Amino acid sequence: MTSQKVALITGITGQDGSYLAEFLLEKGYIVHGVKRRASSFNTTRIDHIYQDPHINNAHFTLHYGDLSDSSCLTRIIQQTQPDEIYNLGAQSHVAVSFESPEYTADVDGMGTLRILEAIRILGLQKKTRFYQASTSELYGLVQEIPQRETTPFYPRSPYAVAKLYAYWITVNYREAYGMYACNGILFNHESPRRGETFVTRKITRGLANIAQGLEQCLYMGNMSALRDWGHAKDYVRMQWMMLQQDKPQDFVIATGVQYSVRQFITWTANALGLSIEFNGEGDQEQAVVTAITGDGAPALKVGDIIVKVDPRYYRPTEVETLLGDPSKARKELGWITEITAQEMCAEMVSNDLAEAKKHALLKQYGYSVNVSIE
Ligand code: NDP
Ligand code: GDR
Repeated sequence: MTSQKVALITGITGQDGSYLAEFLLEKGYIVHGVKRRASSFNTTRIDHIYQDPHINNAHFTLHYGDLSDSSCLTRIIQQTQPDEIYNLGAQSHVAVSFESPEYTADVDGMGTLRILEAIRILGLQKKTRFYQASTSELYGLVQEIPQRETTPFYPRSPYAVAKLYAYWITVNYREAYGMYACNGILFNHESPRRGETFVTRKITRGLANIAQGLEQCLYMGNMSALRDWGHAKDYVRMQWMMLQQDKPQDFVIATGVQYSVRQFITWTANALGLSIEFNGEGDQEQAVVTAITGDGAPALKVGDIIVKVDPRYYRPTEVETLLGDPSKARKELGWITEITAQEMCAEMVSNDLAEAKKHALLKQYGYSVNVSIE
């Protein structure tokens, strides 16, 4: 018999899933994760914590499954009998949700219901605590600044509408069946493990590649968008804290500070030793190099245009501004962020610059490198 707690994480191969798995393993949990079948390996973010299942006492196990498949979810939950389930799996890209709205609704909305139903049908509602990865995208067209737990929702994308269903079905199962189920309404959080097509990583990776001569120019959408960016490491700590309280509640998790996409581009350029200036307006806006210090950008010279706008990246309905009020989490849980947005940006640049240098070296010796961006 073991007294170790058991956690089940959906979305374990994603940014948050990988940090949360590390965090829970360090706390002594037995961690199970749901991963999707893919035609090539999709576990790069968790390979460093992989444990060979053939050794005794392996505390980290992966199961094939999908949020669109209730039979496999029920089987995995029955087999693992988790004390805590973290539902982080999702089609998480807002722009992609306009292109795959039905799939997004199924996985992000119905997927949440499938897990809650599995807990209920298996009679685990008194044992298993449930965390739902809710999102600041619920606020969409913001009705109040800053946004807090009581701010009305106004979702602006198929992704956000699917997450709205997931939010309310979580609340409903808490109220209807007395489940310990809660929503973390998390504002944007990033890291070196952020997916390459989200704006922060697209910028740090894209500009690092340009600085090393692997690409010419970064094409962006709405650079005026304002976001409240935190570090994923700080945010997964909070996901765990939310499941350790006496009673389940929903919390806003944010830093309380917002910046524009344009500001994030400037930080990235500065971290590479570049000064830049934005000129032009609307679709004609661009960023030009005005000075270079250090050796982080050997491929560039003053006057080079490194950022342009491509309206292809505009969204049919945009979320222009998000700013969270984390005071409830600070007061009731003692949660604080440890890493600022600018420090996080520097960490991401350093990581992507190291990758770009590796690729530049390979290219120099005649190997082909794939640095495609979206
Ligand atoms: P990622 O996109 O990095 O990870 C998403 C995870 O979900 C991946 O492991 C992915 O698997 C998995 N997944 C996708 N579709 C399915 C499916 N059909 N069945 C099972 N798993 C699936 O997201 P993040 O780690 O950044 O975010 C984690 C969660 O938090 C998501 O639900 C997201 O919507 C939410 N969220 C994120 C915020 C952020 O700023 N990061 C803010 C607020 C909420 P694969 O690796 O195979 O693609
Ligand atoms: P978001 O994150 O939509 O807030 O959703 P993303 O980084 O994709 O966009 C942030 C803002 O930047 C603007 N933007 C661009 N975005 C992308 N991806 N690519 C571009 O070229 C570009 N140019 C400008 C966007 O229009 C937007 O305003 C993220 C996801 O992690 C969700 O899963 C999560 O729920 C929310 O954060 C909180």
